[in-house]
Order: sequence, then structure tokens, then C-alpha cells
Amino acid sequence: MKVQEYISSRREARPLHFTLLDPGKTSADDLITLAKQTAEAGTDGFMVGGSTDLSLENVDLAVETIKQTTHMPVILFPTHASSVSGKADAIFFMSLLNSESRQFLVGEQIASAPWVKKTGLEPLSMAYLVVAPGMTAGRVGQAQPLPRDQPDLVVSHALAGQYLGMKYIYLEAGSGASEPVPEEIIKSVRESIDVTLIVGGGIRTPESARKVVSAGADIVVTGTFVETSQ
Ligand code: 1GP
Repeated sequence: MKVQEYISSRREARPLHFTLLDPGKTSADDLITLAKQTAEAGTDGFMVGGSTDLSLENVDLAVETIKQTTHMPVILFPTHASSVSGKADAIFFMSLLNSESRQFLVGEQIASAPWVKKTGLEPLSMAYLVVAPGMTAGRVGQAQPLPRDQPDLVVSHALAGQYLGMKYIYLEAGSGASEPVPEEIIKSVRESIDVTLIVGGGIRTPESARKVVSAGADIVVTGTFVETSQ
């Protein structure tokens, strides 16, 4: 089954949870433990990536480790074309729509496209929107983080992503953010778009995950919470 079908069929039953694992921050042994624990806890899939420069070997190893441990879908969440592992099931083929740099709007994508075709990775087109504070993702992606008090501006970006044909919209507060994306923003985007809405960054408690879901997220992503909860 394609990952896109896996996501949409699971979503018919309930909102989903994805676990983000960063091989730049986590050892191979810890990846096994974390993957096992989160799979047992009911996560729906894994994203592998990070904002820092990751080597292809590192990402290949992480993807293989997670797949062997859990047999669940692994989706790349890349920053640079150089770390696109052909061993994953799919790739969030994403454009950081509020980046000021051509590199993150379309440059890394052009660089990785032939490799995606060659390896048969399933591309999942995604508009990646960095909301303040944005953290490392915002800094590395040269984004002007979208202000937390301007839902209309975030909606404009999300709609532009949908009209450009992107099947997923990711609202990102930044890994380790003190607060998730505000509920008002999530609600406004949810009411405006028809495609799958992913929300991540700063979600560390069941309560905040619940709020993000009731505001309209289809998929909730946690990274830091998992990394720090062994
Ligand atoms: C980062 O949204 C993800 O891209 C996860 O963020 O590490 O804060 O959970 P956290």
C-alpha cells in the first residue's frame, strides 16, 4: 500500500500521530528503543530528519533500523538533498513557502528530484510553513517565521500551497518550541483548506496534542517529547 493511501485510510478512523526521529541527535541504539516504544504506544508512522546537516549514511542507517524494528512506514523529512535516503518508503517533498531563500523554496527539491525518481521513493507534496518562533527550522530554512497573531497570513500561505497542488500542509512551530502553533491559526487553516493538515513543534503533553487535534490537525508530530522521555 502506498503511504498516501495508508495515511488517508487511517485518517478515516481517527487523527494520526507521527514520531519524528533525528539521527543527528539520536544514537542507533536509542533509535531502536525509541522506535519500539513509540510503535507500542500506538504511533502511526515515523518521520526521519532534522535541521542540521545529516549524512546519507546516517539517514540510511536510521531508516533501516526503524523499518526493521517496527515495520511501519518511514517518511523522510529532509532539509538537504544530500541526505535523501532511498531506503525510506516516502519523502515529504516539501517547499518552505515562507523561506526567503530559493534553495529551500525549490533548489533542494530540484537537486533531489532525479534521485527520488531513481529510487522509487513516494513523493508526498507538502507546503511547509514555519510559524514563530520557528526555532532551528526557521533559522536554517531562512524563513521569516509567520507571526502567531496573524492567522489570515498563515491561511494565505496554506491556500497557496493547496492551489499549487500540495497534498499536505505542515504548520511548524519549530522543534523544541515552548508552545505549539496557536489553536486559532490551526482552526483558521483547517476551515480554509481541504488537504491534510499536519501540526508539529512544541507538543509535549497529551493536553496540548488534544488541543491541536480539536483545532483541526489531521496528523500530530512529536519529536523532542519522544527523544527526552526514555
Ligand atoms: C519538528 O515539528 C517537529 O519539525 C517536532 O517538534 O521536537 O518540538 O516535538 P518537537
